[in-house]
Amino acid sequence: MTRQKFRTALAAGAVLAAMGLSNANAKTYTIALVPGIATDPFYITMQRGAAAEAKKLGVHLIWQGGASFSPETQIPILQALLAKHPDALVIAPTNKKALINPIKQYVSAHIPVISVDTTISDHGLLKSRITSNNTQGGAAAAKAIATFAHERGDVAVINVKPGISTTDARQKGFLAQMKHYPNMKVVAIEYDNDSPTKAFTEAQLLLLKYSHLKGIFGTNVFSAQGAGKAVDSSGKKGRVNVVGYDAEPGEVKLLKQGVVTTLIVQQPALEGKLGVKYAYDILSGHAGSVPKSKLLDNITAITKNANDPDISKYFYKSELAH
Ligand code: T6T
Repeated sequence: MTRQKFRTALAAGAVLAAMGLSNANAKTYTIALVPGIATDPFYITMQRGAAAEAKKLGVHLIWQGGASFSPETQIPILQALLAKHPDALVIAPTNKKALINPIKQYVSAHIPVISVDTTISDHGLLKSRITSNNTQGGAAAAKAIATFAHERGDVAVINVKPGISTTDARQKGFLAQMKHYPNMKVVAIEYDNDSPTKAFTEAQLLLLKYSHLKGIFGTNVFSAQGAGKAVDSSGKKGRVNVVGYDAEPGEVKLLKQGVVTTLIVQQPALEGKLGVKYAYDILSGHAGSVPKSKLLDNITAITKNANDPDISKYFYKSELAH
C-alpha cells in the first residue's frame, strides 16, 4: 500500500469509528456445529478447533449434540436449531440417508450446509464435505494387523452400525486390504451401536469363540476401547493385537500399555476449524475458495512412538473449549 492510500484508509477507518460503524455494523454470523454425539472426545476435539476459529473470525458458534450417536437424537436437535435460523450449519450426520430430509429443510431455508467427519449420500445438498481418508485408514489398520500376525490367521472387526459414511468406508478399506493376505481370514464383523460396553462383550465372545484370533480392528473410539479392554482383561495382550481408530485418552493408555498396538488417528480439531472457516467464507462472499470436498490425512500412532510429541499432539482432548 502506498503512503497516500494508507493515509486514506486510516482516515476512512477513523470516520467509520467516529460514526460508531466500524465493528458495530459488521454482521456477526452464527454458525451451528452439530456433532454425531456430544460426549465423544473426537467431537469434543472438533469443537475446540471450531471454537478457536470462531473466536478468530468473530463468529458466534452454537455447539449442540445428542447423548447417543443416532438419527433419533440428532434430528430433533436439527429441527430445534432450524427455528433459531443460524447463518450456516456444519454437521456430522449420523446416517447417510436419514439425515437427507432434515438437511433439505436447511437448504430450503437458504442456510448453507457443510458436512464434517461423516456425510450424507446426497452430496448435492452440501456446500462442502470435510472428512478423513477413511478408506485409507481402514487399509492402514489391515496392514498393521497383518504385520503383527505375520500375515497369517484369523481376525475380526468391531464396527459401529451400517449406514455411517466414515465407519462403512473404514470397514471397506480394511476388507479390501485383507484380500492381499491369502493366509488371513476375517471371521466376524460385529456391530456395537457405538456402545463401549457392547463392544467389550462382543470382543469377549470373539476371544472365546476364536481361540486363535490374531487381531481385532475397532473402527472408532468406543469399538477400539471395548476391544482393548476385553483383550486386556482376558490376559491375551501380545497374542491378540488390537488396532483401533481414533485417540481418546482411554485408547492412548491402552496403546502405551501395548494392548492396542496401533491407532489410526484423525484430525478432528482441523476438521472443526475448516468447517467454521468454510462456512464463514461462504457467508462473507468467498464461496469460490471453498472446496467441494476436503480429505484429510490420518496419523498412525504405534506403541513405540506414542510419547513422541509429533504424534501425541494429535491425541484427542476430553474437555470442551469455552
Ligand atoms: O471415529 C469417529 C468419527 O470419525 C466417526 O464418524 C464416529 O466415531 C467417532 O466419533 C469416534 O467415536
